[in-house]
Amino acid sequence: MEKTLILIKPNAIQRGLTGDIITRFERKGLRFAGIKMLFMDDELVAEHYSHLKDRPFFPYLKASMQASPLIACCLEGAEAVETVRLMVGATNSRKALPGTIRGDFSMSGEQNVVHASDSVENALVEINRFFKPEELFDYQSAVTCFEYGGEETLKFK
Ligand code: IDP
Ligand code: MG
Repeated sequence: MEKTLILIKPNAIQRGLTGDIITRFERKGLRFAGIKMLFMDDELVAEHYSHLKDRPFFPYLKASMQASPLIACCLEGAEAVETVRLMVGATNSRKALPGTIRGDFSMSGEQNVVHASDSVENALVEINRFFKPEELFDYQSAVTCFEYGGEETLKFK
């Protein structure tokens, strides 16, 4: 099944939202393939946000990602990249729909509580960026047959 990366950002850690965020993904039926706490050093921030390095807000973004350790999770499920982006909501939390994580937990365009990979291609790169192969776990969920239909189980194997 497809894998994606989420980061529970320092602002969510500071605000005590980790459990609520993790619960949302668990209740949805996404499986945790990996989870770890780490500090994003300068190199990791530069690499992860290279597409934003020339934007005026980059120094603020960098400081916000280094305000404390964060939690990286690799989530797995059918069409996990798109599903998780829908659950996370728009970048600017004030425009994110109620019911989404950013829409429910944040007022900010910068301090928007979570990162989520935006394409299958980027998810592969980002998972490699944050996890060593031995930190990811492949295991059977006992309830997969209740979470997915028969056709889906074959299609998204
Ligand atoms: P995404 O997180 O929804 O994928 P990106 O455009 O990849 O959005 O931006 C990465 C992060 O940079 C955002 O989550 C947010 O923290 C920050 N950011 C993006 N645009 C702005 C902005 O206009 N002002 C301040 N921070 C921004
Ligand atoms: Mg992005």
